[in-house]
Amino acid sequence: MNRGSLIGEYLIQRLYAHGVRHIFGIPGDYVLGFYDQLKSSRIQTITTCDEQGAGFAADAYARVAGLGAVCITYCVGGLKVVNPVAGAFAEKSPVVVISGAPGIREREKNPLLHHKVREFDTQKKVFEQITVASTVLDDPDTALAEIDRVLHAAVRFKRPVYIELPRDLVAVPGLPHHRTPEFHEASDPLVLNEALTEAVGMINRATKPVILADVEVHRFSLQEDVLKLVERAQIPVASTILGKSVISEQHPLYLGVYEGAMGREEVREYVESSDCVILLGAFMTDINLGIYTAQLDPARSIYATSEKLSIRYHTYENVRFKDFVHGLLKAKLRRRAPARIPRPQPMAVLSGVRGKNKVTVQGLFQRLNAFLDERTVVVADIGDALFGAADLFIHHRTEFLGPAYYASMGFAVPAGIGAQLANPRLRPLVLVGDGAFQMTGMELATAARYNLNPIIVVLNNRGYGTERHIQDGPYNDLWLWNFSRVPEILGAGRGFDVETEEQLDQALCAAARFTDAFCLLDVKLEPLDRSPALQRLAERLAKRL
Ligand SMILES: Cc1ncc(C[n+]2csc(CCOP(=O)(O)OP(=O)(O)O)c2C)c(N)n1
Ligand SMILES: [Mg+2]
Repeated sequence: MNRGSLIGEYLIQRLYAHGVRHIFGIPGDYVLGFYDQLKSSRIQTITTCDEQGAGFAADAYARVAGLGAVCITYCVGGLKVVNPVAGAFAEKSPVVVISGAPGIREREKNPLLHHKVREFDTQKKVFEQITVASTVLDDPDTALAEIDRVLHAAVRFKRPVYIELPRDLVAVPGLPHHRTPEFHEASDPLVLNEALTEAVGMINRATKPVILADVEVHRFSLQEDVLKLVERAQIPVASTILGKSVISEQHPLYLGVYEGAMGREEVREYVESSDCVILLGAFMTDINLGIYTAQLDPARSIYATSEKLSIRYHTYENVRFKDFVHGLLKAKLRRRAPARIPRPQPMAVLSGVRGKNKVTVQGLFQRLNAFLDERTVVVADIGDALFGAADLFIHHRTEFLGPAYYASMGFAVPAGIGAQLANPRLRPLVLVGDGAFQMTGMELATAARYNLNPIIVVLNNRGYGTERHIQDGPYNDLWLWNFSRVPEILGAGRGFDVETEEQLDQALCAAARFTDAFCLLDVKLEPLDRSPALQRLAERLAKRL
């Protein structure tokens, strides 16, 4: 007899087909059956210290590998991944949330089973708000098709999805002869054609077009195509902080990070004086736009994303983002004379300065800039770690990860774990504030357990520094940790105390040599010190007052 695949095994098989090799999470009795199926599969489970860490790791994994997954138990685990999954939703990262749940037979007569909050579907209702598709696999006849539908939505929309596995159905066969369907959604060819005609006309008439490439270029794997477009038409390109490094930052046509008044002045000037700004996969968020200091005129913009296409004030429906970018690439774009663009000046590199001077935020980033190589993935937490990192000069594309829109603290340490598992050739350089480290930094235990070797730089300014610049008070102070002694507790890794430039230099050199486990640099900064990016913003805003 031809038996259908077991529901849980089919899910594993489909995840594997989508490139998932690791699943992050913490088991519990409602999900143990599925963990057992995972144990005998080719997907490795990565047990984190806390579910929130699993969520951030899966988000980073998705950003690097194309799809990520967390697997947790009902409610006590599931509700802990709500925050990271919300971040993945907001920043378009396809994370599959797999939650164990009480069996269907156990649900009869609505008993008060452990972990239940209110109704059996309370957790699902919460996730409906922060996912693009959700399902409870409660019917063997539809379960396999439901898995296909929901995974397709994650990949199509680059956003999280939710799959709930009642524990008594995980090892039950689905429908026999089930075949994974091919999903094909094409643009409306007439609308696409008209949109391209308008866009190409506008680009060809423009005297100073510019491309602003953002995060969706990466999510939809269009980096190569955008690069070809840039080179073929000789149109300079800038990125945003959320999309930082979608284009190699060493490309001769690369302008730098555009972020309104927060970014570098030359980039702002170039983009805002353009008569045709081609926004590709851009998110018009406040941080991307330099807290609304950006001046982009819709009348001079082509704005294409997976959700929307508008050219000047015209909006086009049913045009897929990928098709539009490919269409531009095939179109007859006028090849221009090489544009004179303000090349990003790599920050002055601190070399040879090995004094007893105290490390400043600016000095730290200058030194880090010289430290990056093509194997580094920079993972920045929110706070000055992220603002300062905007000016780092990333060598290759997509080697910068940060929660630049949702801005949840606690992202970076677990995200470094997810990024390195997704691409073991990369060594994460994790930049994290002391406050954010106190939230999820102990996930370094997970890094130790799975033989990962991130370099963690704690920007230790003794408090919630970013907030001090907005409004200060005792609530911004922190209990001071001996961060450099975390390796002692974990029995792994190396810690360094850094106060002077000389110590910074020595610690970074030692970290580069020591690759067996993680390294943690506790970089002691003045509470009110801040990065040039934060300073620029403050100065420009001050002028407006
Ligand atoms: C989960 C979460 N809680 C609170 C905030 C609000 N918040 C934004 S920045 C910040 C301070 C961050 O402190 P730290 O990690 O030490 O970085 P610093 O600002 O000092 O560079 C806080 C509390 C947040 N963004 N995320
Ligand atoms: Mg701090």
